[in-house]
Amino acid sequence: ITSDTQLVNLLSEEVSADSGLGQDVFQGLGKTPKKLSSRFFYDAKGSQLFQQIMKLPEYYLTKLEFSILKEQRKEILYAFGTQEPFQLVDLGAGDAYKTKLLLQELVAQKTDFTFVPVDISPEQLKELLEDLSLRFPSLPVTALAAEYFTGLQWLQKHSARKLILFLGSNLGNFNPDDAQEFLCQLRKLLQPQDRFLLGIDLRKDPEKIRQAYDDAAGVTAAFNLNLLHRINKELQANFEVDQFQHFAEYDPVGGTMRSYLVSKQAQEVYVGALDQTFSFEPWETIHTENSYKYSLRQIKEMALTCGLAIDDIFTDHSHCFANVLLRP
Ligand code: AVI
Repeated sequence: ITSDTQLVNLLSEEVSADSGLGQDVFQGLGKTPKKLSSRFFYDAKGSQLFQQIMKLPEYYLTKLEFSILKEQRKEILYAFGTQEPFQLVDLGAGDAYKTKLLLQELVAQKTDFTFVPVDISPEQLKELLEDLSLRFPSLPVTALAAEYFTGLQWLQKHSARKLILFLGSNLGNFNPDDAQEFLCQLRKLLQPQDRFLLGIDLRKDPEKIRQAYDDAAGVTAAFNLNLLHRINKELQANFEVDQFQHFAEYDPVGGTMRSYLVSKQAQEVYVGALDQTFSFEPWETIHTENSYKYSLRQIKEMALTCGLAIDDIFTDHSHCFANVLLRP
C-alpha cells in the first residue's frame, strides 16, 4: 500500500457498536403489517450473497451497468472533463467492481485524480485498498468509512472538483420521497464544476424485473432469509428460518419491486436481546425491501425539482438501465 493511500474512519463509535438492528426489529415486528429494513441485509454473509446475486443470469442490473461503463467510459469521462485534477468519489463503493472500469481508463490516460471510495464497512474498504494496490500501485486512494453525507461533508474541505458516482441503482432502495430528498441534499454539496453519475434501473417488462428478484438458484431467497439468521445471531433470537419463505412481487404501476419473508405456519419467535416474543399467523408477511424502478422522465423531474440538470444519458442497447450524468 503506497503512502498516497489512506483509510479514514468517520463512523462514530456508537454507530459502529450499535447498528440499530434491535430498534428496527422492535418497531418493525411490532407493527401490522410487519416490516424490517433492507439496510440490515449487508452483514458479512449478506454482502457475500449480494456479490453472488450480481453474477446471477437473472440479475441483469449489474451486467447492463457494467456494459454501459465498459463501452461508454471514454464518453462518460470526456463529458466530465478530466484535464484538471479531481476526486472520483464512489458512494457505497463495495468492491468497486464496476468503478474499476473507470479507474482502468483513467490510469491508462495518466489522469491526475484521487479515488475516494465511501462505504459503511471498514472491512470491505480494507479489502478494496489491497486489491487496488495490486491492480493500480500508483493510484492515490482516500477510502472513507462513513455514511454517504458524512463522507461528502468531510470532502468539502478539499477544493478539488468531484465526479461523484452513485451506481448500482442504489437510489432505488430509497422510497421516492427519500430519493428526492437524497438528490436535493446532494445538490447542496455540489460546486458548479462537480458532476454526479447516477446508475438507475429503468422501467421495463415487469416479468423480467420480477425474475431478477426471484432467481431460479434461490440466491436472492437466501439473501432475504439471511436477515433472520442475522437477527438470531446478533439479537439472540430463535427464528426457525426454514419456516419462512422468500416472496417477490413487482407492481408495474408504482414501479415497485417488493420483497417479503412469509411465515409458512403459525409461530412465535423470541428475541432475547429485546426480551420480546413476536407472533406470526400462518402466511403472515414481513416486508423487507423495495427496489423502485424509474422512467427517464421521472428521473428528469426529480433532478429538476432540486436544481440538477441532465448533462448526458448513457444507456444500454435495450434501454433497461441508465447512467445519468447530472450537473448543478
Ligand atoms: C443494492 N440494491 C440496489 C439491490 C436491488 O436491486 O435493490 C439489492 C437487491 N435485493 C435483491 N436483489 C438485489
